[in-house]
This record gives sequence, C-alpha cells and structure tokens, in this order.
Amino acid sequence: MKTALLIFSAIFALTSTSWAQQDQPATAFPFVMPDEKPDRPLSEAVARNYDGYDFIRPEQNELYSQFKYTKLAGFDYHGGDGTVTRRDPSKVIFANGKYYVWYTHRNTGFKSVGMSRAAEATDKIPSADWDLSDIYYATSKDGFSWQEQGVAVPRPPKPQPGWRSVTTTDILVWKGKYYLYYQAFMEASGTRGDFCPVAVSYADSPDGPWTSANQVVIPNGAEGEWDQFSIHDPYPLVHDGKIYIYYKSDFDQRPELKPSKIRMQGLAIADNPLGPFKKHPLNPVINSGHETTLFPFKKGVAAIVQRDGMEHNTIQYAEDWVNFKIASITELLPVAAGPFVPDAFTDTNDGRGITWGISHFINAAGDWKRNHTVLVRFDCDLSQDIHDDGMKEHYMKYGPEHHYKYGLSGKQRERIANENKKRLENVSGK
Ligand code: AAL
Repeated sequence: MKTALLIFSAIFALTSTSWAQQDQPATAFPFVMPDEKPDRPLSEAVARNYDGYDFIRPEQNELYSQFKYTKLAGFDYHGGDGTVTRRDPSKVIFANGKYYVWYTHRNTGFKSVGMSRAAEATDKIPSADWDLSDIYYATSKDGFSWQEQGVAVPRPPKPQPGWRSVTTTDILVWKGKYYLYYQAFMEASGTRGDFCPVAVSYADSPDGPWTSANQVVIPNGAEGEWDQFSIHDPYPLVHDGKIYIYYKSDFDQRPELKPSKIRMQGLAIADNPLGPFKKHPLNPVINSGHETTLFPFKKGVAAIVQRDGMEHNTIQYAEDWVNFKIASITELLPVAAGPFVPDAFTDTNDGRGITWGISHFINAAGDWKRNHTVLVRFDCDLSQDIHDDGMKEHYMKYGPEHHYKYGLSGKQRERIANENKKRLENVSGK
C-alpha cells in the first residue's frame, strides 16, 4: 500500500510539474500586441480580448463610442414648471426634405403626482410623467432646431386601447405607408404598476392623418409569463422581409429587494404591420436595458443597452438578430434614444450604423416636485461610414464637483461613524 502511495505521489508530482511548466509560456507577453490571437498560454482576460471582441482597442471598435449631447431649440417646457413633458422619442426619419421625430407629449396644465400617488390622479392630474399623454411630432432641417407640428395620435375615447395615455412611440415605414406603435394605457400608470400593451396607428404620410387600428397588436403575456404586465418601448425594424419589434418588460418585482424590478428586452415578429406578431421563443433576448435602442449593423443588429440589468452601459450585437453579445462597454449612454437610422427599414444585410439621434433627460430640472422630461440631441460614431477619433476616446474627465454631486447619503455617513466608533472603542478596550 505504502509503495503504491509513493508511486502515485511521484507520478502526480511529475505530471503536475510538467503541467505547470506547460502552463508557463517560455517568453513574456510581447510589447507589440499581436493582431491575431497568439498561440501561447493566455490569461482568461487577454484571451477574451481576442475571442470576445472584434477589436483589441476601443479606438478601433466600430461598436464603441462616446456620446456628445446638444440642447435642442424649438421646444417650450413652460419654464420647467412640470406641467409640460416631452420624452421617449421615436427613431428619426428623413422625408419630404426634412427630419421627423414623434414623442410622448404631456400638457394637461397640472404637474404629475407620481406613480406611488396614482390614486390621486384624475382626468386632468397625471400620475406618472407619461400619464394623460398624446403622441406629438416635430420636424427639423438640421436635427438641432425643431418645429413642433402638433398632435399625431391623440388619446382615443374609452374603451379604445390607450384611452388613458398613448406613449413611448416608434415609427415603421413599410411599403410606402407609415406606422406608429405605442404603449396604450387603460389605467393611470402606478394604479397596479406601469402596465400596458402596445397598439398601432397608420397613415399615408408622416404628417398624417393617422388612423388607429383600434386594437392591441402586441398583447401582454399570459399569467405567470415574464411579460404579463408591461409591453414597453416598441421598437420596429425590418429584417428578413419581416417586421421585428423589440420591446421591454419589467418583471419579478420583489419587495425585499431594492431596486427590485428586472428589466429585459423581448422580440416579436410579423409579416404584416398590423400583426399578428409572434413573440420569439427565446424571449427575453437582451438581459438588460431600458428603452433599448437598436440599429442594423453589418449583417446583424446592434443595441444600446443602458440603465438597468447586469449588462447595462454596454453596446451589444446579434448577427442573427436574436442572440446578443457584448460588443463594448461605454458611458453616458443616451437614454430612450431614437437614432436617425437611414437603413432601419431597407432590410439591409450591411447595416451602416448611426451617428446621431434624439434622446431624453428625465427630471430635467433636478426637482421631482416639478418632474418633466426634455428631448435632447446626441451624437456618436457607431457607423461604418465615418471614423471620428473624438468619439472614440475612453476616459470622460468628470471634474471633482461631478463626483461630489453623487456624494455620501446621511445613512452612509452614519454607518461610517458607527464603524469608527466601534474601532475606537475596541482600541480603548471599552
Ligand atoms: C419609459 C419607458 C416606458 C415606460 C415609461 C414610459 O422610460 O420605459 O415609457 O412605461 O418609462
């Protein structure tokens, strides 16, 4: 027995030593980073640089960009008193020699009371910032200065879908006609939650008049399914001769966890703009995000995934339009972005990408008592057709004041003070 043990130990020692030696490369990693994955043992992280990304530097990564923001001219927010909001812009299209954008517009003369006080909402007093809203649109010659044209899709009469509020719209151009998909609220947001399905209106011109299909086109899921309550942020693109609508749902809210909602993105596909839309069996297809922005890129589709989830603050890519992987990590991503996507509806196999669009800033005055959202322009370089070094830097130099603005809360200071007190007591042996 003892001999056997000695033999086993010797074999193990020899094999493990040679294994360790095999694992140790003969030379150090080179100063000049190999363009192709080198044939040598690599750490997981450096191997991921080759296997997980198409580029080894952010500057070269076509799906990496910083984002630059510009205040828009042409929109009146009533002095920021909270009675007027514009938010959740659609993609931007170019038609009739100008740019068009559609968005949620609220102006009932009252401030919103907040989702938690939905019971106090009336047919004039909004609960959430997007309650009692209509779909408006604006046009522009340059994407910076906009002219509001007025209402595109008004709230319909009860009991039509959206009678309480029509919000968070997006545009589809299909066979020469125009379609606006939007969240169709039938209760004040916050009554049970932010619950709604998606409805659609259509027109022969981007200037309307718009006709409501007067039907839900993307229904809530069945009881117990991930998207049983909310179908948010409908986002149509054309791929493979069909209409692909990506959408968000909020689910698995647990009172013991905070913030507790999980937010993910689903996909529904149809041959006809008015449906029926078939939800993808692999839904949810993106594991993070909130008002997720997408655009055709090369053969696949790219997604700006911001705000929520384990992979927030990433730009992702799915060559098959379903299975997404992280293409880059970035910062100050546009919120609820509606980019100008020239090939959104051309069923392209060589998506060119994006360079600008409209997004929004919630609580624009920094005062929840007069909460309102404003539209803003963003610019970036997520395009095969430009290379803007100024958008490929990877270190936003936030000043000290920006960091101090997000300083410690009173509760955190109290925790630290208690830790210090305990440490001092231990020293003095109290
Ligand atoms: C937005 C979107 C949807 C939600 C609310 C208004 O950011 O996710 O539209 O319902 O918030």
